[in-house]
Amino acid sequence: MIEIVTFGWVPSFAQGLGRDLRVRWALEEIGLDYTVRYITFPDRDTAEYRALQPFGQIPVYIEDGLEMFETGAILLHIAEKSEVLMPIDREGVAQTRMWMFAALNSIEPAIQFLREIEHFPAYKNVGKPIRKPLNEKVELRLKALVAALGDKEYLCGRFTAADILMTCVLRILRIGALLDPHPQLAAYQARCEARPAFRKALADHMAAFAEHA
Ligand SMILES: N[C@@H](CCC(=O)N[C@@H](CS)C(=O)NCC(=O)O)C(=O)O
Repeated sequence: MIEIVTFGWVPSFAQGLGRDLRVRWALEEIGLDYTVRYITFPDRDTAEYRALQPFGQIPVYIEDGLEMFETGAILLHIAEKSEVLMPIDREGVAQTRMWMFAALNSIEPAIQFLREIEHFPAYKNVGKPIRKPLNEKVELRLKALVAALGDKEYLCGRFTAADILMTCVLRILRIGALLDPHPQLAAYQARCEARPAFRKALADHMAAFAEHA
């Protein structure tokens, strides 16, 4: 049995972006059932939760006694279960892993920081001066991503777990118009988000907030 642990409620700016969505999507793609345990913000500071997630973040993934945190590691673990998420040939495995790490290491950090500047009061004063260079950095990365994607439908040619991570990272850009100059990326994101597994995962992710509001 698989269980995801995540927040039952988050502020509206974070709804639709929580990292449990990546895990839900991957499980939906391969048709694996799961349950969800919802926690509150104070719960994340309990010793019990820190034992599961040392940084007090979500999500946590539990499968038959195996407890995991970090969505990259969780997605790799799930991807290894099915060719739907990762080809089995050596080249396909390497390509999928590379693009999963690229989404998380080369694209997400700058985008995530932009989002934090936008929404987190702690950055209110420092945010403004660094917004421009940070925007430029994101733009450089997006241009490179466009070039690498070329005319492929998906990062590795066919859909893989890397597309789940990359799409979820690009979703964070809804805070601005940074995707606007890149119709190829917007089309890529739309293509991935049109998948029934994504729609089901997003609907379930959002339904929780209404229940726990
Ligand atoms: N690198 C972690 C990041 C997890 C993360 O940032 N989770 C957010 C929600 S999407 C969170 O728990 N934020 C609250 C916090 O950082 O205290 C992963 O990919 O699992």
